[in-house]
Amino acid sequence: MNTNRLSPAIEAALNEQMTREASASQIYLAYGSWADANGYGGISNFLFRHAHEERNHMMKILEYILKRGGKVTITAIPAPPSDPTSVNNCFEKVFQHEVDNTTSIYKIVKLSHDQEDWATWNFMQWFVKEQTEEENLAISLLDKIKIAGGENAKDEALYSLDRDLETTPDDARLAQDVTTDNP
Ligand code: OFO
Repeated sequence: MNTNRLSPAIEAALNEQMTREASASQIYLAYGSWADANGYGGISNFLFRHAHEERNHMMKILEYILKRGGKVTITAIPAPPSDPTSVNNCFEKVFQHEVDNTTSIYKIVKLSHDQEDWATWNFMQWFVKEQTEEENLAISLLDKIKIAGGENAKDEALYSLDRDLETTPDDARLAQDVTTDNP
């Protein structure tokens, strides 16, 4: 009796996404190491914490595939791209990775919708929300570096940005959580 509740296409897409999340984790590890080696301990700490989150995303998908009776396929993780060239470039790269990951998540949402796999559609909504949060966080990083001077940011501005990021919360606030009492 076949107990796999995932179609072959959904199973393949979820396995691919699992590797993407692992790859995102490696990217954050690589950029965090770059930041630390360049003296930005706060930025590095922020990126390392994020690497951990991406690893958790990978585990969520792995667990979901197993719980639906599917087959988990662990593959090689692609090497991260080249190191950033500046803090500004680092945040731009982070934003682009998040947008790319969102695109990939939306594809699975669409596939599950097309196939009327409502369990997977429902599961993926957590990721849709998470990506909104992460894009939001990346946009706020870009805003901060822009105020600090972008590519021309001076050392003092980078110093305080670095210090701030050490304690920046990992979760961004979503528009859906805002009220007029608590804007
Ligand atoms: Fe997995 O959340 Fe970002 O990419």
